[in-house]
Amino acid sequence: MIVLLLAACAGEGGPGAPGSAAPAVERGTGELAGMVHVPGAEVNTGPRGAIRRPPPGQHPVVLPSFQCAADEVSTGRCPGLAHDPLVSKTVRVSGFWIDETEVTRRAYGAFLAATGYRPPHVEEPWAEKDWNWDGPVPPAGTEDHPVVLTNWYDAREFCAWRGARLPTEPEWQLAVLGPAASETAYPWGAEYAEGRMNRGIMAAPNYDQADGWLTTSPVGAFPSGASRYGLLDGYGNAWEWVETVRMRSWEEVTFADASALLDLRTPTLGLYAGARGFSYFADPRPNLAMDYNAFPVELRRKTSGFRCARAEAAP
Ligand SMILES: [Ca+2]
Ligand SMILES: [Ca+2]
Repeated sequence: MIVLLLAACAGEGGPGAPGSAAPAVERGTGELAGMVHVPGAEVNTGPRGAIRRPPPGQHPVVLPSFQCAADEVSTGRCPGLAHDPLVSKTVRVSGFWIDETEVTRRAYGAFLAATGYRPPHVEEPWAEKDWNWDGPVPPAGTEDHPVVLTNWYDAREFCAWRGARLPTEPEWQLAVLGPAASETAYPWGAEYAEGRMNRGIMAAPNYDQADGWLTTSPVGAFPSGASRYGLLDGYGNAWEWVETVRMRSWEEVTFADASALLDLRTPTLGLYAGARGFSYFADPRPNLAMDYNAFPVELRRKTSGFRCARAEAAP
């Protein structure tokens, strides 16, 4: 069903050749160093593609529980992927600045060293090797990889320390996929192209090294996957928290296999925050609409990172 719906919407994939009308990337300096500028525009919100525009009378597509691998869990099970109401609307986003890359572990380590804030750590056996930090020091050799094992609150604390904030979901959508009038299916254009993102596969174990990276990759390792505004790894590598939250109830979740929900440690109603852009643990090709993801705000996942944003300076 999902494939058919995507095919029906294929004609809405966006403009023609990738980068054909891409603006020059505008990089910040001084306190905006490491950020790129995104001019204001109208932007789509809500689930994309087939999920956003189902045939009349059709129930929202229920997404598969592919994120529920046991070693993913730190505070709950089967995070996210419940559907939201099908609301498709266009909103006006003001111009803003946003990090060119996901926040690196090197940058997060500097934050930890300066503030004494809690290091990335989860009480899970899988995390003991290569994932949990030694105080403010990330696993050796991963300094340029995106910080993960950070929940929504951690991400907000880091951005605030930098004098920034998380991007709102419409801001993220604009920065990675472009304005409503010329929205692309992928950050680089209308068509999927191998080698432009660090992706995984949908079947267990979800990792895939065919793109060169089994788990996280150094930020910016896929320059050909840049968005029109210069954002790197907008799709792939780490999922990215956004500021926008959603209330969701597990009672709304209608997975075909309800047994996956029986040992939930998450309350029946919880606060979720948007997480966008897929990760090394997911693949956009089966269903682009799965980009519209969300996780419980408390959850520290080995696939969840973030980048920060700032409003334009007042004139
Ligand atoms: Ca990969
Ligand atoms: Ca990413």
